[in-house]
Amino acid sequence: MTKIVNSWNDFDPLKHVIVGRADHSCVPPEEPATSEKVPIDSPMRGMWGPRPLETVEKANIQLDNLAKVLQERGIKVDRPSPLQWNQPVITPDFRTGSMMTCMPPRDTLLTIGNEIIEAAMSFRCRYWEYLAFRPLMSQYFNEDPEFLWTQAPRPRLSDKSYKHNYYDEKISLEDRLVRTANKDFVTTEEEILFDAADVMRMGKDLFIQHGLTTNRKAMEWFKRKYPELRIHAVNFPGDPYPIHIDATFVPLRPGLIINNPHRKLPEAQRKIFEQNDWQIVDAAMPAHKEPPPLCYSSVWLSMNCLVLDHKTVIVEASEVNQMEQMDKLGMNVIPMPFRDAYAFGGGLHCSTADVYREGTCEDYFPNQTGDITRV
Ligand code: ABU
Repeated sequence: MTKIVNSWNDFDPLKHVIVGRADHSCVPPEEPATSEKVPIDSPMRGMWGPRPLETVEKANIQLDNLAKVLQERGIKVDRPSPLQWNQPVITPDFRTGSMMTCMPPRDTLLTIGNEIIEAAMSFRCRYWEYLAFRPLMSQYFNEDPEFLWTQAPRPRLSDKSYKHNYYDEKISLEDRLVRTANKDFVTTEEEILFDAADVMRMGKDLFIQHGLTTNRKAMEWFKRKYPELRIHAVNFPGDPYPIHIDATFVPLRPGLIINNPHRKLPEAQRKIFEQNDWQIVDAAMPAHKEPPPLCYSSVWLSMNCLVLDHKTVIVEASEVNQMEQMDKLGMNVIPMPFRDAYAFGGGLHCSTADVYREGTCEDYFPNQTGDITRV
């Protein structure tokens, strides 16, 4: 019997991982969910279609190199099967002009123990993205008798799933920050919606970011699905575009998290960490003032690292401040050139998805007294 799938957190020794691919990636057309994410002054506004081939090739060089370095360290690497993303998505409820990519498997696949869940994503352009991972899911299913292959309830993504006047170009950054601090997001509670990258896995506890891509109904789904786990809702005022927790709140090893200093976890939500002796440290400032061209993500991909074990982390090679901080925090840092891949869906954590990490379902937060984040 082969055990292939097992992962309970983002820091135990990594043994098997999926690394994304940039082939055929597109900039998707605007839609109710994505128009909110593309900043008003971004050159990506109003632009869509296949990404320039030379940028795809450069991204793939860095993705292939990441895969090679991981393999050289004895980590098994699998790769998805990209679709021809430049095709429309048409369902009974909506139509959109193209799909997007399979560069960031972290958004699509959520590994919890021996189970991988295909997420209920809110972007219409990402409706079929899980298909790129189906050959791998099928292989794991055939080879690992304990692997649980799950698809979260498929959202319909009809107009009822979005607030249609939410996006308004006249809204200032300050107003936008007030709105996200008040947990007012573009998605409604019509149906279960989540991106896997909004879920921070910590053994018996799942901390889920409430933001533009994940709603409260998803948290309720996780609570009912995993009665043996504890589900926590967290949010990070200060982020005008709160999408995915992994450039905001990043665990490095048991007891240590780096938190984006512009997106601090509110005081009341810190209690659960403090009373269980976790240290939350402000992450170092990014080395860059701007993300690369045609990139959806913020400069805070600086902290979107891939932890290989409790002492080893891969950090983007130009992020000198973040590397220095990791070193001071006692981590051995492996620098990895990766900025050419950023525009395709994120950093080193985004571009990977766990298949196997050593370790079991630990209780890192035995003291839950007075925790206000519990769903
Ligand atoms: N997928 C992580 C991106 C988060 C950010 O843009 O800061």
